[in-house]
Amino acid sequence: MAYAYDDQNIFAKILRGEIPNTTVLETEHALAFRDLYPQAPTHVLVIPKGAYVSYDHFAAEASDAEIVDYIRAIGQVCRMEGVAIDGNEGFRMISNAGAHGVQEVPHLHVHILGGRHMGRMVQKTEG
Ligand code: DGP
Repeated sequence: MAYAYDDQNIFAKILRGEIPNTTVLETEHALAFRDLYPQAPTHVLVIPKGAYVSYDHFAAEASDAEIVDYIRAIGQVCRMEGVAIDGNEGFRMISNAGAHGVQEVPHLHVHILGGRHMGRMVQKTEG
């Protein structure tokens, strides 16, 4: 089954410049910006510029150039934000996908969270 991409999602609007954002890094194929509702001192979202819903969509259909650029952009953001583990305290990277992943915005993004201890990885919740 093909992946369906909704080009009216908030991050598509950010990429088109229709909604402002606080940019941390822009590369040929990626954009990193601060989460509007930060959950840690560092909370940056990194998205590919291409129309991909999720990590699995991106892995299946993105070009090698897009994948390399995106992964390296994520690493660069970690270094720029002072959370990379070459001398810093580290970070958590999360990418929610679909209903069970509780993805709110259907454009691939990773959350880079740091600046505090992040606690347990997954908490058991109802529903
Ligand atoms: P997720 O649940 O993984 O789809 O997270 C979506 C994130 O996007 C959430 O942490 C809040 C953030 N967010 C929602 N709307 C906006 C927006 O308009 N601008 C920015 N910068 N972040 C947003």
